[in-house]
Amino acid sequence: MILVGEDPASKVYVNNKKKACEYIGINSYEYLLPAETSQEELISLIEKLNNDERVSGILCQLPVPDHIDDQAIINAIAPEKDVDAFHPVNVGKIMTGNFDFVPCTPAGVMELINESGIDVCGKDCVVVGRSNIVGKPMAMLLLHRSGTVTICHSKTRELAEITRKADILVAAVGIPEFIKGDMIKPGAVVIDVGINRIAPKKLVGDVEFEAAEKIAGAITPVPGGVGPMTIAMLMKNTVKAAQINAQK
Ligand code: L34
Repeated sequence: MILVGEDPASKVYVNNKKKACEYIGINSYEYLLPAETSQEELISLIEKLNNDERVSGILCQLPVPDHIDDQAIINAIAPEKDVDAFHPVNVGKIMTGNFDFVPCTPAGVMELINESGIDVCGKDCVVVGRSNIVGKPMAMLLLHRSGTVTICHSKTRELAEITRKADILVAAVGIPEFIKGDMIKPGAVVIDVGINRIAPKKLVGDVEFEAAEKIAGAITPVPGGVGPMTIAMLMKNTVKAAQINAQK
């Protein structure tokens, strides 16, 4: 795990990942680099880890400081060690449905859906948010399960009319409590990917939970919902990476 700079939220997430590794018995190594680290230095560390056969998985926590091009960093990670599934090779495999790694957050959402016995086939699925990390791969995973998928974003017109049709609503916009109760269809499955810190000790999601929980058939909380699932899926990808790399 590589963390560049001092972002307090990233430190919490990386620390949670480290604890999960300890819990399941994966050796984890943290590279905590100063915010001034250059893109070249970061890429040369990644290349060193690419070539280190003791290393199965490499992750550079995002966001990185502005002077570093995050896509250049993602491109530098060997696809077979890319446990985030952010490398273009892995992104392409997700499009075709023949993938080794699934991005951790959308994978965690699918695991929650599966374990809750929810059948996606034929359902109206609405993903609010179009990031490369969550929105786009999320839509693709729901499509692979034969959902009818709509992707909405900041330019979408009449958003509430679309979200109100969703049997499965995934909120990944990054705006605190953006999805209000009246934007949800009664009985819908509501999955909240947002993690917004609105006060030093107060986390809220992208869904107004108190109103939404009265209307939804099933809903995930923040904290304690998708966040921990993201970490669990990272562990799964890392074990898979170890298996793939052992066959080489
Ligand atoms: N490279 N960058 C890379 N890979 C990732 O998969 C991530 N992500 C996102 C941010 N940048 C990344 C994460 O790890 C978001 N994310 C993440 C991971 C864990 C948690 C939240 C986001 C998490 O542990 N959430 C806890 C609360 C943590 C807290 O107190 O702040 C929860 O219960 O939701």
